[in-house]
Amino acid sequence: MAQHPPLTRYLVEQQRAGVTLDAQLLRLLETVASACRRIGAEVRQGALAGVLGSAGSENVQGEVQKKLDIIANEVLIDANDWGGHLAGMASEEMDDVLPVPATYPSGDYLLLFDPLDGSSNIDVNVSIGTIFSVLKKPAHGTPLQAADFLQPGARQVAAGYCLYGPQTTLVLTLGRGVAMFTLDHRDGSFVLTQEGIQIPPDTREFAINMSNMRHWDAPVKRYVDECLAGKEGPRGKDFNMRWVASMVADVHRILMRGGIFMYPWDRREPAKPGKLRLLYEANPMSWLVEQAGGAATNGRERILGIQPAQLHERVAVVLGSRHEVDRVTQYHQAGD
Ligand code: AHM
Ligand code: MG
Repeated sequence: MAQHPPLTRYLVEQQRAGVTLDAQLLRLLETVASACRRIGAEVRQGALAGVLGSAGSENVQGEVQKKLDIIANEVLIDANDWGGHLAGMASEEMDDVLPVPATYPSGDYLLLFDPLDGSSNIDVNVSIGTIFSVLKKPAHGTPLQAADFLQPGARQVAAGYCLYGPQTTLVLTLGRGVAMFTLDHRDGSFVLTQEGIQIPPDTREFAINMSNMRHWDAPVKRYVDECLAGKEGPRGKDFNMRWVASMVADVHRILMRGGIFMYPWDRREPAKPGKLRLLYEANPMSWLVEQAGGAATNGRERILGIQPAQLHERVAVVLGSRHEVDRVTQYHQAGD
C-alpha cells in the first residue's frame, strides 16, 4: 500500500483481507468521516462562524447544550439519513432514537454517537471530538425501536472517534486492530498515518478528575493514593497526571503512549453508576482500547459485556494500560 493511503483505500484493503465490510458499512464509515470533516471545519472557524457559546437548551440528561453540540448533531444526521445504509440513529443530544425518514430506504445498520464530546472545552479552544459506534439492526419485521440499540458493546461492528485538536485525527476499529487517519487539510482527505496501535501494558500516567477525590469509593482512592506516593510508596515509581476533560483527547493520549483513564462512580449522585454514557462513549472507547491491547472495565466487569437497559445509561469507566486496569479492577473486587 502507498505510504499514506486514503481512508477509502484502507477500507477496501480491509475488505479484501477478510473484514466483513459490505457496501452499506463502507458508505456509512465514509459518510461519518466526511461529517467529521465538516464538524471540524465549524470547530476551526469558532467565533468567526458564531458557533461558540450556549444554545440556551438542555438535553435529555439535563445538561446545557452548546451551539456546537447541536450543530454537530445535525451534521451527522443530515449526512447519514438519506444514504440507505442506516435504519436509525441515537445520540447523546437526542431524547429518543431517530429512525431514517420513510422517504429514504432503510439500511442494515444503527449509528450511535456523542456528536461533540468534551463540551466544556468548546469555548476555551481545547481539544474536543466526535465519538461513534456502529451496530447491526436486529433482524425483525417490526419498526425500529429503542430496544434495537440496547446491545452489549461486544456486538459493535465498527467504532471510532474524530479528535479536533492541533491535528484532526480519525481513529477507527473494525475489530482487527486500531488504525489512525490524519486529515490532510490541503485536499480534505483522511489518510492512514498509523496502523496496529498498541497500548503499553504498564504506565506511569493516570487521568482522573482529582477534584472529586473526596467523593470516591475506597478502591479508587487506594489506587490513586498509591500512585501519588511515588517511588517511596507501594508502586515504587513516580506517576504523572493528565486530565484534559475531553474523553476523546484523554483516550487518544492513552492510545498514543499508554496510561489509565478513570471516571468512576462517586458519591455526588449515588444513584448514577457514573458520568459517562455506555452507548455513546464507554462502548466505542472500550472497544478501541481493547483492540489496542488495553483493557476496559466499570471497576468490576468488562464494559463490552454489559447488557444496556436504557438508551442514555451511564457507567463507571476504567480503561487503558492493561496491568493498571487489572489492578483497579482487583481493588474493587477485593472490596466486594
Ligand atoms: P460531554 O459529553 O457532555 O462533553 O461530557 C463528557 C466529558 C468527557 O469528555 C470528559 O471525560 C468528562 O466529561 C469530563 O468531566 P468533568 O468536567 O467532570 O471532569
Ligand atoms: Mg461526551
